[in-house]
Amino acid sequence: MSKHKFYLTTPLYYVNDKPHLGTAYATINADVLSRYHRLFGHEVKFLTGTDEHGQKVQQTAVKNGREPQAHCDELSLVFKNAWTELEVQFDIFFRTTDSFHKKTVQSVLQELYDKGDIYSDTYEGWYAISEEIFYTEKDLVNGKSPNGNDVVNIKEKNYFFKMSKYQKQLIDHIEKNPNFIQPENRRNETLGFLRQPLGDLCISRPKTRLSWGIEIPFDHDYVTYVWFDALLNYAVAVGLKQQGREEEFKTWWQEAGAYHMIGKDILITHTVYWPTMLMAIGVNLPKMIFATGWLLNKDSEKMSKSRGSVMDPKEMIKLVGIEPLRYFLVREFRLGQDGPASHELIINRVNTDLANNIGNLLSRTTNLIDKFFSGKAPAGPNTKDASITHDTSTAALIELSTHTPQKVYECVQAFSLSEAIEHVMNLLTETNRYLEEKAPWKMAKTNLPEAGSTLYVALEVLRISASLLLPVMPNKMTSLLCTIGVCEFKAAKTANPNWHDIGTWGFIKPGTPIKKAEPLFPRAEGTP
Ligand code: ME8
Repeated sequence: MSKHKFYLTTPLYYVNDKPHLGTAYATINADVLSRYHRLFGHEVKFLTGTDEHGQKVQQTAVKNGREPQAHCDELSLVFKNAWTELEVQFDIFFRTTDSFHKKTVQSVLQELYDKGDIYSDTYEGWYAISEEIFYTEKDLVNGKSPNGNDVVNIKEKNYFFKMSKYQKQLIDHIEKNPNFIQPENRRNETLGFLRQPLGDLCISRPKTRLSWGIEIPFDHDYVTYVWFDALLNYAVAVGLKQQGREEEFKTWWQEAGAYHMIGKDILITHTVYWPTMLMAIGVNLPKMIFATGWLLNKDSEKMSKSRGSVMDPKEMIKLVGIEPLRYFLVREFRLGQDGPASHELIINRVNTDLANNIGNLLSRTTNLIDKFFSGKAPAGPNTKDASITHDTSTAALIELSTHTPQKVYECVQAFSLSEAIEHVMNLLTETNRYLEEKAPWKMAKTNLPEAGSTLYVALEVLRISASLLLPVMPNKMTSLLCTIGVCEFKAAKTANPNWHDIGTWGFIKPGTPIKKAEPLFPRAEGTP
């Protein structure tokens, strides 16, 4: 049987600025989601990349005295390196200035023009450069865009995509597919937007005003609107309209279907522009568009360079390290909601969950095994062991441990990553409590097998928990697993243990060498 396929995308980031903690938040959450699917044994394609055309990027290049392409090459690499440093395991790093993308965008434009879905007309309206979005007079709020950004007046001939033609079909699709747009409030927001008559989409810019874009094949005086170009990347990346890639396109786009993780700021472009474009081309719509909330700065505003006060991921790495930062960004926030980030929150989270909870359990357990069992896993209870039915706290903990993988699986299916991790943390907290209650350090002096049995339970919990946290902290959890003798998957050069084995109680064989753990998560202190 072929493996289940999962195709996940992040937005393509504008190269007008380097990555900040907000874009790192979006990318790391998507990375963790895709790593969970790999852990489940699925075949994954994970795409991220850079959006390199448009006015915003052109202006930044001019301001820096650079040719746009040279500017894009440099910034795109900055993004790629930043994600690599943050252990983002992308399969595709997409750049909209790649020539195969430009060629495909042009062939889509030509096809829609030939079909009559693109026409020319005079455009008059207001343009917000920072958003690369057109607004009508009635959209403006106090002379600014609805998001509070500056707008400029524009009147010129342009090309339009007949988006209005697909309005009804789109509403039907959203109504028939409750999971198409998530979370629910974003689905309602889109349906609310679609209650008004949908206009057509201006998809060109005269070269006199903007030269940095993909030339329109049927009018060389124009380039394509940046969103038309950028949105297509998701399908172009897996073979849309490219000779020799038909099978790949069928497998990944038409059958598996894409999951787009985006920020709520780019909801309508993804839930209205993009699906209508796909309808016009005659291919399937994505499976799901999931809009995340924003990481807020200390003034409770969206963290974004244009608004000032962004946090730099590099500084945060200095403060707590790469994998604890990943942990914070996934654990601290509910994915669909906004939330504030600060040094204090990062330090507290890392100390409470990593140093005090998992770190503490690991060092206590391995130290005691070293001291009383010469560094070998003691024998422990198994699920069928009748005696454990008399020991309710052990039975309850085994039950909780073996059910946690399924809980994590269900949360990940719902994009509830923070809740998934919460289940693991809860298991670890319960186990630290269990050790307090059983006090194996005392018991070892009177009943060594009983103390061993307690420590074996802690070992198995550590194995299950570390396996379930691999997508968040791949290196630290791999080294934790090796410390407790679970190294086969690493030796076999696979990133993950077998999913089925994780929830199978009794995986660690008594006698397995257990190392005395080095502190995995030193306490974080102070400010950078
Ligand atoms: O919009 N909190 O690119 P962009 C959470 N190029 N997420 C944040 C964030 C924050 N404070 N700041 C940014 C564009 N993001 C287009 C997209 S897609 C074909 C084209 C994340 O560089 C969030 O996911 O402005 C948001 O949607 C994305 O960065 C926008 O990045």
